[in-house]
Amino acid sequence: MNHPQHFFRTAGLALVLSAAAAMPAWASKDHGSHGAHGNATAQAATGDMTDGEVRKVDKEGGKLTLKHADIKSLDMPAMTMVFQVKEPALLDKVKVGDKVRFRAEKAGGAFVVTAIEAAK
Ligand SMILES: [Cu+2]
Repeated sequence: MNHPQHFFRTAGLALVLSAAAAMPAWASKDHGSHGAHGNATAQAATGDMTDGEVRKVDKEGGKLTLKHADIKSLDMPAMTMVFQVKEPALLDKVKVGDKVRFRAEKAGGAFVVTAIEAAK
C-alpha cells in the first residue's frame, strides 16, 4: 500500500530536480550573451582614441609626429610616424613631449588626425 505513494513522490521529486537542472543552463546562457555585449561596448569606447606622445609639431606643414600605441581601427601596430591634421587648430592644443589621446583615420592614402586631447 505504501509503494505506489512512494513511487509518485519520487517521480514528482525527479521532475522538480530536472526542471531545476534546466534553469541554470538557460540562465547562464542569457548571462553570457549580456556579458559579451558589455565587452563589445567597452572595446568600442576604448578603441576610439589611441594613446600617443608628441614628437614633433609642424604648424607650417600641418603635420604632427606621434609615437603611438596600436591603432586597432587602422590595423596599425605601435610606431612613431607623421600624421597630417584635419584642422590646423589641433596643432595648437599640443606641444612636443605631451602625452595625448588621439583619433586618426585614413584619407586618400594619408593618415589624418581628426581629434586630439591631452591624456588624463
Ligand atoms: Cu603608425
